[in-house]
Amino acid sequence: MYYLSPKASRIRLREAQNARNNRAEIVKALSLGQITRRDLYKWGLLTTTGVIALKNGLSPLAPSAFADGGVPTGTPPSPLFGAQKFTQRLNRLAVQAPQPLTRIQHDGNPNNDTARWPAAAGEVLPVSGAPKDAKRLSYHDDFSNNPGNPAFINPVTHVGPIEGRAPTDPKTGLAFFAHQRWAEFFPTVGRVMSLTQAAPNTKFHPNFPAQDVNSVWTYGTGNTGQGTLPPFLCQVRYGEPTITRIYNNTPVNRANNNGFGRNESQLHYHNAHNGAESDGASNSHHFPGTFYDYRWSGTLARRDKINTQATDPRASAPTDTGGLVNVPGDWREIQGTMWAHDHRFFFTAENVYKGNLGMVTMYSGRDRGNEVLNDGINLRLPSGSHRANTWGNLDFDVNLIISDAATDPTGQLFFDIFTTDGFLGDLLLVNFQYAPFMEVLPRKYRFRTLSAGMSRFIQLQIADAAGNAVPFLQIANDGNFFVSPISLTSLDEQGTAERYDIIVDFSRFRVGDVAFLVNTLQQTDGRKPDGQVPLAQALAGVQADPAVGAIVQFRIVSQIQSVDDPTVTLRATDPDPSQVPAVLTEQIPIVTPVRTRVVQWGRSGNGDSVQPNGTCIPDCATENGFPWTVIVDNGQPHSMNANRVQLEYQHPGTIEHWTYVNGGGGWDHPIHLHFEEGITLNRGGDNIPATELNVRKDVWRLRPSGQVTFQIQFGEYGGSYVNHCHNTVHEDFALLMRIQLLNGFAGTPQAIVTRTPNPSPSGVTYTDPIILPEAL
Ligand SMILES: [Cu+2]
Repeated sequence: MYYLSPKASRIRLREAQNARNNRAEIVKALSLGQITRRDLYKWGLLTTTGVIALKNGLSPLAPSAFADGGVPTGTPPSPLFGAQKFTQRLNRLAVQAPQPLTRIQHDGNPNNDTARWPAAAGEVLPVSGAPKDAKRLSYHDDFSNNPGNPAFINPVTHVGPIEGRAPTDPKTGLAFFAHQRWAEFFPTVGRVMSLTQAAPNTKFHPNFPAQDVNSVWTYGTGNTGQGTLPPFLCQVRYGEPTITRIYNNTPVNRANNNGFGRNESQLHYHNAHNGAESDGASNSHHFPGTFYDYRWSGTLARRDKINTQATDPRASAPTDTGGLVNVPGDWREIQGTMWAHDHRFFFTAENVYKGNLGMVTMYSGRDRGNEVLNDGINLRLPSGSHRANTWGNLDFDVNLIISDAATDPTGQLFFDIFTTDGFLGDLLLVNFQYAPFMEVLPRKYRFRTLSAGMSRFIQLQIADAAGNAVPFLQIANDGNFFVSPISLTSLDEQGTAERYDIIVDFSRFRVGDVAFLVNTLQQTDGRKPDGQVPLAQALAGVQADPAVGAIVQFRIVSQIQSVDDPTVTLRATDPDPSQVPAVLTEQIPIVTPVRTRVVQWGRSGNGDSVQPNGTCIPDCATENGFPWTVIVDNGQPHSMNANRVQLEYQHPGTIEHWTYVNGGGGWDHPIHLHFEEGITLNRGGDNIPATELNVRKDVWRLRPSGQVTFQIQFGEYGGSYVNHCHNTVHEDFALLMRIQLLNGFAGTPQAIVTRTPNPSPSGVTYTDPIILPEAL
């Protein structure tokens, strides 16, 4: 590396800032509709790979910006406003308490039963004031069936329906977006949240300026709540179907977005076992002024196939009084650490970056969030025991959302909408805070880490004050238990959406000591990480990448206040009753597959998301330059089109083996399969770490020029899902395909291929999907 003189350095930073200012003008003109990306191509300002050409100081990737001062964003470094690391306390996620729902019968047909909110929730229809119950069919049906009835018209825009969930398809008469198996998984609790502008004074650090209300769009509680950080945490359990009612309260004018983000959203509950209508990735985004009822079913996988009579207490859910209720399904498939995030096709990176995400913890009899209760089923993992309802303790069970951000010179969140390789921030945030500290007791803790950036991979280690690596146990990958805990001093690389659960035993420390959570993976390019740097070097800082280094400081203290019961003081002298059993689950057998498939992720041409008529499905605001493509088996390369089925799974319960292949060596891609986890079998001829071998996962890093094979089956629900790269910038430039899962229940809408919903502010219409030959 060479160093510039101070004067040259100043000039280069000024160039980079000028480039950003110019691009900001373009972004503004784009969002106001004054120009299109097609114009940019015509003027020679945008290349086919989406990179703004080096012209008039426009390039976001001007080499000067990278070479000087360590700026992986391609722009001047995000200012710190004098903020020192470890000067603010780590915020725990904002727990959203469930509200009880009352089952209302109407005509004796349980499919028509509705779920009523408590009066205090204020869930009533506009104008009529009638209860706005959750129900099987969408309120869009009421809108369609009662034209002009103001109770069913968007109360904000006065255009279109109140609910974004699609109506019954008029052509086939099929309700593709009715909640599947409604009466069987009738919701008993619910949560209401609003996606909306940030509350005033939203900051990543007390020294930083407050974010503009349109820089951050995130969730608030209730139908009028303001968007707040840290993000939400929903604590859900098996056997307890839940309604998550999301209001879109973002600005009606889509240009009011501070340069990035789309005011349309579908909330994907990442890999939960739900019908496509509630997966949040079925081309069913909704608009300002509307709500969407997601039913998070709490279904344990394989309930129609294994343990159907619910006789195995290992397949169970906690009751509020310390007991268990058995549920049908395969106990080896219980999930734990999950998250939920926006999935608006073509705008996911911008929207998630803006704050459209939260975490969800799935509780079971085995993984109960109670470290004391001893019934032979409960694993008693570190969590706590002071919560009155016996499950879901959080004192020693900590969610850590790790994401990167970049800000402009005024401290406002900044996003480069032009790069297609990937976008990197130079601030690594934890629960949306810059370098927080956390007070811990000298005992065992569970950390649920989530890599939630756009294009950044991370790699975490724990260091003591002397810089030595502290060993820990990894117990789960993507929410799925390992058969046995694995002792490590460094986690593997962690691509976007990967969740690693670790147990750190701070009893090796004394009160007064400190330790650090450290990111040791350097990345200066959105395509892939550069590599891990030695822990000592990471702690000292790396010039090329300010996101390398300590990101949380743990302070070992003698007492803390309980978060589960704030009247309780927890002390270092308290015993630690938590356990980390040597066996956490059992291996699911690998069998001869009924079918194998190969999916190649790469760059074959310019993609074909844009249809001959010049539009995308859905609306993509980009008329050219989709560099990414997916090839299924021996088919043609395609980029995302929500109306095109590229893979169809026809026989629920049949076991297949799929191989994902990385089409290039200059890239890594964390590929996410919706709805089911696969058991990772091999990486071709490459070595496979113990943290992946035979482990259930829902995101696989392909590795440059790599491949990975896994065993997969689908069941219980069906509909239109997706499979995609979770580098959300790659995803938004169409490295995504629609997959169609048939549910096998004759007579239901999901027995056939879903007609494609096409959402608009005035309602949802349907089109006939294209089914590619290789899909079948
Ligand atoms: Cu990718």
